[in-house]
Order: sequence, then structure tokens, then C-alpha cells
Amino acid sequence: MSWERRDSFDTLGPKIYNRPMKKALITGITGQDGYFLSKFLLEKGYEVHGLVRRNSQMSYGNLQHLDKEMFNKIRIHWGDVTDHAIVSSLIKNEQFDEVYHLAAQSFVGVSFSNPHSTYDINIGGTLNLVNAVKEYSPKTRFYFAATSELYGATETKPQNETTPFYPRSPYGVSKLAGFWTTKNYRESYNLFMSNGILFNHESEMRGEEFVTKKIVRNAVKVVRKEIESFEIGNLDAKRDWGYAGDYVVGMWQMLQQDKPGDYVLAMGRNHGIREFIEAAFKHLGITIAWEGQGVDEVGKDATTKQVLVRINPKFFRPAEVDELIGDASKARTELGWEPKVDFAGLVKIMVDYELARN
Ligand code: NAP
Ligand code: G4F
Repeated sequence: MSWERRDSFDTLGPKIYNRPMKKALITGITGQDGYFLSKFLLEKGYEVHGLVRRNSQMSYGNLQHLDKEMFNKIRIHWGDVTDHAIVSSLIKNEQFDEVYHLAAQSFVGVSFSNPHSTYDINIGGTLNLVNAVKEYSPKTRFYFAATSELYGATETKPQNETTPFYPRSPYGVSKLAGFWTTKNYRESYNLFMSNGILFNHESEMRGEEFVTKKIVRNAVKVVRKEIESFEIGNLDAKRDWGYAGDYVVGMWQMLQQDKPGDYVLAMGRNHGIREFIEAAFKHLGITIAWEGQGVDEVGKDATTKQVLVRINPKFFRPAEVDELIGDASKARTELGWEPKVDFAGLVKIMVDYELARN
């Protein structure tokens, strides 16, 4: 192991002297958060390893957007989190300082149509990881990607670490099992295992089926006259949206504490789907006017009266999470977590990226 002096990591963490270069594993490294977390850890001088499941294209997902030098530093291990043998040998052989377990079937909508694979990956995969840490590398610090979907239909507002859970989808239920598995291993075996209860966080790297990316991509296509309009599901839902680049900092901070714990990361403000649509189009110079009721509601260009947004019930979910709004006071106080990008900033980043893309 190499020893190097690093006088100051950055302004977020404590100054660390004469510490060895840390070694971290990120599962789900090809996803949105994997992109930001690997960049963040590499910039801190970590040795970053990623577990990547094979696909027919041998594609590295969002990692392809890292600059080449960074990308080449990442040590890729091919494997699926549901493969107990792969996970165990990786954890045993590498003795990571930190494991960030981000891999998941993360799309709520798909969890209704594919509940089995959602459970296999999100519950079975998590059990493989925590059990391997317990058996083969108990000094490893472990982060589990829990979610505000745990709160689901709760009536408490805003939601914090003491709010009762009420998941509303197979995804939410699977993550609840992951949350409790992580907490139970922590308490039973005295392991450093923390849950990050993260509210929605988005970015230019967001998967295309999630509502923010879908809106931004289609709004840009409308402006470019590639399409006339696009379809959306439930307009009434509200989410507490932040920027993924800010949220991965909180994940890392959770693993730098003296003790493990569970932390909410959220902006503390929520916005409706209509508001996101309005904001995206506003950034493109179009004002949206809403007309009609229920499934007949449409979003029109207020100037030209052209219909730009329609509702298609095929995007409705069997059970919906109507409103989420988080209270991240604990993370702000104990971790010193301070997100920098607000709602307007997030929309701007996403729209500008899409405009520059094609
Ligand atoms: P994402 O973009 O959907 O990424 C999911 C990652 O998991 C991808 O790298 C995916 O690989 C990988 N994966 C899926 N199944 C796997 C398997 N069986 N074996 C190995 N890898 C597998 O999700 P994200 O937005 O970055 O979120 C990261 C984590 O945080 C997820 O656990 C998510 O549930 C949770 N979370 C997200 C949010 C949010 O708002 N973004 C909020 C709360 C919690 P492929 O590239 O091969 O598909
Ligand atoms: O963007 P979404 O698909 O995200 P959702 O369901 O909130 O889940 C995301 O955030 C969770 C944290 O709370 C994560 F744990 C999870 O992994 C994921 O990252 O949908 C947001 C809202 C929903 O209420 C949905 O019904 O937007 C509504 N919506 C309306 N029309 C739509 C659409 N969602 C999608 N994906 N597509 C639509 O056309």
C-alpha cells in the first residue's frame, strides 16, 4: 500500500495526514451516481474499483463520459451483484477500505412489471455484499443506497430519519429490506454500515426514462422541431429534487464519521412535475400554459397555442408516491453536508447539457 502525504483533501472533510491511499469499491459504477462518485473519489486520490455487469455491448455506461485518464484509473471487475461467489471473492481478495453499494434495479415503474428481478438484485445483491463484508473484510466501511421511496405514502412532512416508512412499490419494498439488512448487520456484528436515505437527485447523467431527463430531452427535441409534442404520466406528483454531484459528497461524508448511522439527504423543497416542465421550457424560451382536466390536460405553448405535452395513462403507476419532501438537518449538522445546486440550477445544467449534446 502506498503512503502519501495529503495536507488537505478539500474544504469538506477534515485534514488527513499520512494516511494510506484508500481503496474503494463502487457497485453500480456505470449509473448516474457511479459516475459522480468515481470522479469524486478519484479526485481525492482513492484507488477506485467498480463492479460492472456484463452486457452484449461490453458498455461502461456513464463511465464513458469520464475523461480518458480518469477512466483508465478505474479497476473494473466484471460481475453481477446477485452472484454470491463473485461478490465474496472480490470483497475477500481486495479488502476495500470503503464499499459504496449503489447497484440496483432503480426504476420504480419497472419494479411493478419486474418485481422478481428487482427483489433479486436489490435484496439478494445487498445481502451478498453485507455478508461478504461480515465474513471476509469486517473493517470495510459500507454504504447502502437507501431512498426516500421508503417513505412512500407516509403522511408526515417533511420526512427525516425518524419518519415511519410506508413503501408503495416493489422497488420501495426491496430497498426497505436493504435498509434493514444493512442496519441489522451493523447492530448484530458491530460493522461500519451506513444507510443514505437519499431523495431524488438528478443530473445530466440521469437515465433517460426518469421523469426529469425525459422532460428535458423531449423539450429540446420540441424546440428543435424533431417532435411536435411528448407524453407524460402523473402530473400531480411532487419530488424533492437535488443535484447528484452534491449527493455523492454526502455518501462519502457518511463513511468518514467516527460512527456509522442513517442519514437523509434532501434539499428540503419540493416541486411538481408541471413545475419541472415549465422550468425546462422556460429555459428554452417557451412559456407553458395548462388547459383541460385529468387525462385530457395538455401543456401548450402560451404564444403559439401548440400542444407540447399530453398525458398518457400508460405512464401511471399501480400505486403512486404523491409527495416527498425531506429534512436533511442531521446530515447538515453531523456531516457538514451542503448541497450547492438548487432547483433552477439543476434544470439549467440538464437543459444546457442536452442542448450541447447533439
Ligand atoms: P442508476 O443510474 O439506475 O444505476 C444503477 C446501477 O446499478 C447501474 O450501474 C447498473 O448497471 C447497476 N446494476 C443494476 N443491476 C445490477 C446487477 N444485478 N449487478 C451489478 N450492477 C447492477 O441509479 P442511480 O440513480 O445512479 O442510483 C444509484 C443508487 O441509489 C441506486 O441503488 C438507486 O436505487 C439509489 N437511489 C437513487 C436515487 C436517485 O434519485 N438517483 C435516490 C435514492 C436512491 P447497468 O449499467 O448494467 O444497468
Ligand atoms: O423520475 P421518476 O421515475 O423517479 P421516482 O419514481 O421518484 O424514483 C427515483 O427517485 C427515487 C428517490 O425517491 C429513487 F429511489 C429511485 O431509484 C429513482 O431514482 O418519477 C418521479 C415522478 C413519479 O411520481 C412518476 O409517477 O414522476 C412521475 N411521472 C410522471 N410522468 C413520471 C412520468 N415518471 C416517469 N419516469 N416517466 C413519466 O413519463
